[in-house]
Amino acid sequence: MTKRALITGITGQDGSFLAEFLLKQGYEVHGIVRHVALEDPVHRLWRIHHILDQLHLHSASLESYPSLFRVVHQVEPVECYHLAAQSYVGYSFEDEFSTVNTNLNGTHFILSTLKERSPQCRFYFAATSEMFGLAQESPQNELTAFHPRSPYGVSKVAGYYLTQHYRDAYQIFACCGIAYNHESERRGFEYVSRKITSTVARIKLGLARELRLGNTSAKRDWGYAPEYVRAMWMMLQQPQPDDFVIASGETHSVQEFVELAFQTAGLDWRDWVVQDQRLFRPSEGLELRGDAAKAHRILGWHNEVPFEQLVKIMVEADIRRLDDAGEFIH
Ligand code: G4F
Repeated sequence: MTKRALITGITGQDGSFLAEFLLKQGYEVHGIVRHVALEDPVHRLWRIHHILDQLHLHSASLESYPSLFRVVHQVEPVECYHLAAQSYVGYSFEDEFSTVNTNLNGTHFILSTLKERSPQCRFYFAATSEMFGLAQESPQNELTAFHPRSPYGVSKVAGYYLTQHYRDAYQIFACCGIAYNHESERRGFEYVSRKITSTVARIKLGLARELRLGNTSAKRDWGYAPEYVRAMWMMLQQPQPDDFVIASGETHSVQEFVELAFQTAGLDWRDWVVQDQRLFRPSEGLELRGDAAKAHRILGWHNEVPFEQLVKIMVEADIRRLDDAGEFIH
């Protein structure tokens, strides 16, 4: 029988790669989208546009328990990947309340619905390195204490414990993937990686004059998103539910990302980068590096795209995109 998977956040970077991956594995893929997305497919469904005819999309909101209940009742998934969230850390300082409410309640609603309607369904929660925040040790692993430094991080710590609670109290097969930064040519433009590569491409093509950034000394552990969605699926294929750090194990500063991106485009970063104090966050973890030894050992998961290649993939894709759109100033 065809396996049915349900993805929240299917229109996002990870959701779109995961949907492609699951289709290739022979799953029937269902996704939850907001009603506004269905009304504006060109802008809101662009990441899944090429596979739309193979997907089953359901209109529901993370803020509405009845709407999630209805979808789970209709779909009866065997695997549920909960990726939807307000996941832009910078914005979580500006709107703490909606970030915490949506992220926490959305996770709670989905878990509760699964418990009521599909208790055999396996559940993946998108946890994050932001839960470590001001990390007490480096690299961080599944036993490292949490010290979140943003409302987003706080909301994810709560979701992590809720997920564990449903596993312990109700025997739901629920796993947390503690994923570090994972990027791609489908990343949203507000995240630093895509902001850098899209602006470098615009500068290269004569469409922008500067790249304005916040704290460029912050260090992150960056990987390639398609590899991270594979780890999500692997977790749900295990005999027992468990939590895993998913990371490259390498850390690089935003500055290194900048230099490499400009170099890929044949430009000197010094001519274009402006540091802007207004883009600094009130607080954050300045150096995050994950130890994915448990995922290597138990899941057999390894990342293969190194940092340098990731930056190159993204810069080249952004230049190609603008070129194809005919935005080149000749
Ligand atoms: O790209 P970022 O916004 O990602 P951040 O905050 O590390 O979070 C991302 O990864 C997490 C782990 O997977 C996810 F949980 C989360 O949802 C999100 O996907 O910022 C990266 C670093 C930060 O230190 C930030 O302060 O870049 C620094 N930065 C410097 N200038 C900037 C900028 N970040 C952004 N977005 N924009 C800037 O101009």
